[in-house]
Amino acid sequence: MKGSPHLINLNGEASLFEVNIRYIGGLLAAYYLTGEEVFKSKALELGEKLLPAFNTPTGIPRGVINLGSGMSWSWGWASAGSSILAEFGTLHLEFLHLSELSGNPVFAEKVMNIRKVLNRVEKPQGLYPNFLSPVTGNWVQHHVSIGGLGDSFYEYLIKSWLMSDKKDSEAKKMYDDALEAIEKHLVKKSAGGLTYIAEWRGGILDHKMGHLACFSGGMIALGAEHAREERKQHYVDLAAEITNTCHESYERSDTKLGPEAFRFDAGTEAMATRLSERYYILRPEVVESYMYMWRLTHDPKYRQWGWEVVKALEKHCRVEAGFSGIRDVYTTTPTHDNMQQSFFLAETLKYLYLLFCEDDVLSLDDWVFNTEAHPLPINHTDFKASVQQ
Ligand code: DMJ
Repeated sequence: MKGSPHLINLNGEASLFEVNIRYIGGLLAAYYLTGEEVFKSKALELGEKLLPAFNTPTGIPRGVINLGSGMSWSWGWASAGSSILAEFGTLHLEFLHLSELSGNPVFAEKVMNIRKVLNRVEKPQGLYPNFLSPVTGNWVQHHVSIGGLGDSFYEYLIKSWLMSDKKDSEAKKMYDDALEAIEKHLVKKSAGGLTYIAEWRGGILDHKMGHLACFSGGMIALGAEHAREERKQHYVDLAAEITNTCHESYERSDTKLGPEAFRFDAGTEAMATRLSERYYILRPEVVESYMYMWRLTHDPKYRQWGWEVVKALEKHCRVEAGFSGIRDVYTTTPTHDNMQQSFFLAETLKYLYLLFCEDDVLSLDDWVFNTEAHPLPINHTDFKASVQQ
């Protein structure tokens, strides 16, 4: 919050999703880790400011909100005034904590209603498209992706179940069903034997994986332990294969950092084919999956792969004042984009740190990471009691 002390009084536009995952998630984690009341009260204050975005005919929130006036609207680029799956589907963890900490059920009610709308709407082949109308509650476009626009919706299903101490069976069922549909329709193997998750446009596959989609190795690893006995090993293998493919996207570049998107077509495997997809903006998803795979398997290759990333970041991204994204991963002399995204500290470096420390540091038995890697406690009854003392 340093540098923007008046954030909630600003009259500008704010992304509901980003305010939630970066600020509310960060404040909640700071509260749980320190016990300092100020973090709790600021998280709640900010949460209240987001509530007007839910005043739509369906209760599906709009993506952009003016924190001063409470007016909200949809992103100009989102088709036909729609809301984005990865945005309205990535509020659950934080909002449940807001209700628990405040004793005010309104936050939990908002996200439970989102789930109700999603359960009601018909899903093509069991898949969740990325664009939903907040007015009608119907899909606006049939684009499905486990990368950008869809990604953290799936992540929050399995994490909601884990955070509830495995009581929220509805979330687990939604996760299991969604993953089954994804596997059936989107998971493919390249000629060279690399497993990847394609995108789906009204039934037509786009054989492309975004860097963002690389979080899915970690997510599937996290869920694997809790899958039906006969499916466990299958999901461990799937998670390992996807993580390996994402590693290949790093390995096949000159910088040993991965591109924004890579493709599997016309003889290309795990490499960007378009100039506009060759950049790396310090994103965390690949090291995030290394961290989960390490904790699941303790295979030393994940630490080796993580160390390769550390070296590449030092070599190509370190600048005088910090770290910068690069414009092209396929040159040994990349130019910098002069930007250190906040998720570099919140996620990329945190996941690298966790990859190299003991499993009991922020143990996955006690914490879930929100999608910006801010740790939130699992709702163990005894743990809750100790926090409240
Ligand atoms: C992060 O802000 C979050 O992880 C979000 O869910 C999508 N990815 C970015 C970083 O790449």
